[in-house]
Amino acid sequence: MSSSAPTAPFKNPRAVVRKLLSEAQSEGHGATVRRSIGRHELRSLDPFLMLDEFSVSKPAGFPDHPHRGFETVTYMLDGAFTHQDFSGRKGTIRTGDVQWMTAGRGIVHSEMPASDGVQKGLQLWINLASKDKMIEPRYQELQSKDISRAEKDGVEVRIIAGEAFGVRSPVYTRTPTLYMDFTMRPGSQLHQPVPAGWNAFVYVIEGEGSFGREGAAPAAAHHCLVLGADGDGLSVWNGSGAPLRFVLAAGRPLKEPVVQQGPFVMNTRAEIQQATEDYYYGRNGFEKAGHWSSA
Ligand code: FJE
Ligand code: FE
Repeated sequence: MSSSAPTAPFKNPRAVVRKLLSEAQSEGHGATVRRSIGRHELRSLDPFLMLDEFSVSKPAGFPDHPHRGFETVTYMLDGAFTHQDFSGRKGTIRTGDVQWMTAGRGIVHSEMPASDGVQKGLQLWINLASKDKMIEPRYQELQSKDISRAEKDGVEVRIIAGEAFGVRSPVYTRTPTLYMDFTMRPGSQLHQPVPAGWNAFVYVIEGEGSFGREGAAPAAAHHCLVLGADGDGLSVWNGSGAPLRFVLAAGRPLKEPVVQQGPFVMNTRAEIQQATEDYYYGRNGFEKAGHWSSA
């Protein structure tokens, strides 16, 4: 932060230890994503496996594909996406809505743009502990109007998971996780506690601000900032003349081996082999996979 930055009331804000610009790449079927967690330079940040900022127009999208062993959290920033799965479940999420999908032992689904123009959002992949990888799939869906919100001193927050400004999200996080969307007015500052021992990162959506300890360099849109372990939370100052919007995610690390093959994330190679076979033969949670394809 510059010398004119207000002094943080935290004795010890976490530092920014890495800063990455997420560049656009192709994924799915003709879709474009800016990947931050999960790219080569930042393989994972336990328990997080991937964060993609997606921008997709018809006919591109993410046609029928499986998942096992983790959760996907889709947060719409602008537009609408339709989700269909192999159990006949179908729904559309729109700007500000969240779909928190616990794939567990298996989901096969498609995720496609629901209207014309560019549909934008974030998809975060959260790993499940070994003991939870084969649980029954579960969805938690929140419409924009039902997302917990709070406001304080020029800072607005939408709380997808966890607690901010004394307000809690109703979402159950099987892997303990905090996930929130902050918008800060010019000149405002923020100090958000992050539990000790949890890994944490920020992804900037719009505007620019100073993150971390005093003297921190500003970060702008499409940058991912990894926070260091030491300290009691995230300090941010919006010294710019425009609003600053970013998400903060933090999670308790699982500290288990991660073996990933595309949409299957398990603990051992043998479990990946099992997942591949289960999907192929339609077993152990993939029973409905063989006879299903999205409309
Ligand atoms: C996937 C390639 C993929 N990021 N962001 C391989 F593209 C995907 C996948 C997604 C995805 C979906 C949405 Cl809605 C948003 C995404 C990757 O579906 F799962 C694998 N395995
Ligand atoms: Fe998916």
